[in-house]
Amino acid sequence: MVEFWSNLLASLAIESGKSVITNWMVVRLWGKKLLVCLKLKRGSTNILVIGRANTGKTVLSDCLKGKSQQTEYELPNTSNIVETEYFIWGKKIKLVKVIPGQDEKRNPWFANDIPKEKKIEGFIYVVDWGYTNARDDRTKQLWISQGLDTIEKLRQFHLEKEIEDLRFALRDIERYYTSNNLPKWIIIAVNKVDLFKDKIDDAQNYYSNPASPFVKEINKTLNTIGTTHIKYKVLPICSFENDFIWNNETVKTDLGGTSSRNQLVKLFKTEIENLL
Ligand SMILES: Nc1nc2c(ncn2[C@@H]2O[C@H](COP(=O)(O)OP(=O)(O)OP(=O)(O)O)[C@@H](O)[C@H]2O)c(=O)[nH]1
Ligand SMILES: [Mg+2]
Repeated sequence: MVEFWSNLLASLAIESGKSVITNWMVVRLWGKKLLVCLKLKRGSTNILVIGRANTGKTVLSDCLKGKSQQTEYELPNTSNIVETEYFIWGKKIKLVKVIPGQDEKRNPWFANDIPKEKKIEGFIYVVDWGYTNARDDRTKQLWISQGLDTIEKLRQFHLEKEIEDLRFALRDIERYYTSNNLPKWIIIAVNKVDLFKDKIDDAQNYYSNPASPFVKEINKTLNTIGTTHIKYKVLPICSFENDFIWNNETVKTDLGGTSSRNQLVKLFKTEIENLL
């Protein structure tokens, strides 16, 4: 039975961020060992985080490490390099790579580096239901001059771009599967839910309903690989609470407080742990 995300958000218990903090402490305890691993850059990638530029991949990765919840956290700029992190999921250590979203940075990695990777068990594809801002003023002005002068128009533009990007990503995943019999799972991380809490069921529908253009693309790949060979999940997440401002319009961040976000992060992490 489908669990509606609106019910999920409504039921998020008022609880402290204990689990996140606990996990962060564990990371610190393991810190030395991890640092050695990281310095040696040993090990194969286990999880790949991909998606369009500015959808929140780096912030999601920071959020899962408990960093973006810290008061002193500063939002990252456009990623220029592949970001590598070690994560502790339950009792397992996993090497996670976050691939920059811009084509000129993403494509060379997929062309040159992915053939060397033999152990990618999971892909996390990050989406944001069209709430993708421009990084710089020039791009902002360009898009507005091209007619994207309201948030709704901007969203429609990005939703179309998202499907184009998804097609490329899915072809990459299919190719990877053919060579490696992996990944075992794909997660669609629907990020920035703090911006559309009131329309959360519409967002869930867009990313889960078989009739939606997004899901049609996913289903093609799942059928090509074979639905018994690969697990697939669509999960809501908020990596960082932030207002969305575009051409004098503002969508206020509203998730109902820090504890709701921590609960959502905890659920997201549990879902991943269950896949590992
Ligand atoms: N409201 C809201 N904004 C978010 C959230 N996560 C990320 N953002 C916004 O999205 C912006 C981009 O996040 P990044 O993590 O840098 O994006 P990225 O996908 O790594 O982008 P590239 O490095 O260019 O590929 C941030 O600066 C935030 O303004 C979220 O959960 N909610
Ligand atoms: Mg980034």
